[in-house]
Amino acid sequence: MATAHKAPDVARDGAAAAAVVTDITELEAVFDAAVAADERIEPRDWMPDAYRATLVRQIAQHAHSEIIGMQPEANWITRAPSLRRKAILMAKVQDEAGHGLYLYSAAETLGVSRDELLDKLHSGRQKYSSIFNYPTLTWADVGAIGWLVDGAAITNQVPLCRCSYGPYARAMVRVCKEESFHQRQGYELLLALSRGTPEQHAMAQDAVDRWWWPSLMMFGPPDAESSHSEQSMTWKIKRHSNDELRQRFVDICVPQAESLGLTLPDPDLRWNEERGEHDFGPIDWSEFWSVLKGNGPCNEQRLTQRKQAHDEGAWVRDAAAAYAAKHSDHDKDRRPAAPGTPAEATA
Ligand code: BYC
Repeated sequence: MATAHKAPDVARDGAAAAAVVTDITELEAVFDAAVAADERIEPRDWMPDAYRATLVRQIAQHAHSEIIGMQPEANWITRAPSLRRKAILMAKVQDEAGHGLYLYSAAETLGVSRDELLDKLHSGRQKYSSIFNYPTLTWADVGAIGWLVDGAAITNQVPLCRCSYGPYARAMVRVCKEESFHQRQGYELLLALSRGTPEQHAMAQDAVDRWWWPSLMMFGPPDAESSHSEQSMTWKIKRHSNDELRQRFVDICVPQAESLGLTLPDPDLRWNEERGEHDFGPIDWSEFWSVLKGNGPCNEQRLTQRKQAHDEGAWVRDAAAAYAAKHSDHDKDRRPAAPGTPAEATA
């Protein structure tokens, strides 16, 4: 956005700049025009409080999903069937931690601290994706998560690369590149199982049967029940509705399931010539809302484990802070005095 529209600059540059942008209505008009013109809103730009709050909610929920999402997959690192599979899975789980870091950093540009966000996650005041409240019962679940869960994440997140808020959009570019690799590894893992022994094929099918419906729920409630979609789409935070993205995902998965030699567990799934899309069966939304209320199979376990990991990591945070403080003192001592500064002023 143009410099004259940046609220913090108004404060900094004093009366002259304040005269350029006088009241909230004008700031709002400038913001709306920037969004309408597909310009990016940047951290120092003025933005409505509700826009900021919506972004904090969504980005925080996204960041929390990335780090909680490490748990179900990490469950299989020690039992991966080969060194190659283990190395791939470890790399993927580390990528998820990295995604969490980009996203927490993006949220911090909106004026919230990471400590505050983690505190809200740990106390249940902020959510993470419903999908991570389901258990990973067999090795095939690692493949199903890669294919379906990362596949759903990409479908949802590619449009977020065009989100109106700059730091979130830019974080999404790298996240999506890595998610594509994750999706491919899941597909390849399932393909190997599907083409393996009858037991391995059955294990892959069972995993797909259990992960299919929760993956469709990841896109959020139906449009009619989505409280934030309309406003988020007006602000161009979201570019498509929940139902649009869910439909896109179904259409992508059907031919992929055929290539995998696996069946999607929906007897109503069929091509609709007229609509040019697949019809699919009803989603059990009562299950979704129940998981959101904390009653999914793993809600308690995920949060307990997260809090424990946070507590056990306290010494690392303390050590990093002490190290940073020591080096900042050290740097201060070594910094040369500005030319002409009296010696006692720098002592
Ligand atoms: N789970 O008005 P709506 C990943 C909540 S994982 C939990 O449609 P919105 C990955 C919603 O917060 C994927 N809660 O909301 C990581 C709202 O609650 P409140 C993470 C959900 O925000 C590791 C209420 O339901 N990706 O990437 O407009 C390994 C009404 O919903 C869910 C993201 O977070 C859900 N599934 O749209 C592998 C993407 N759905 O606050 C993969 C970014 C809805 O009113 N987020 N709720 O109490 C988004 O795109 C949007 O936030 C959503 C929801 C599409 C998810």
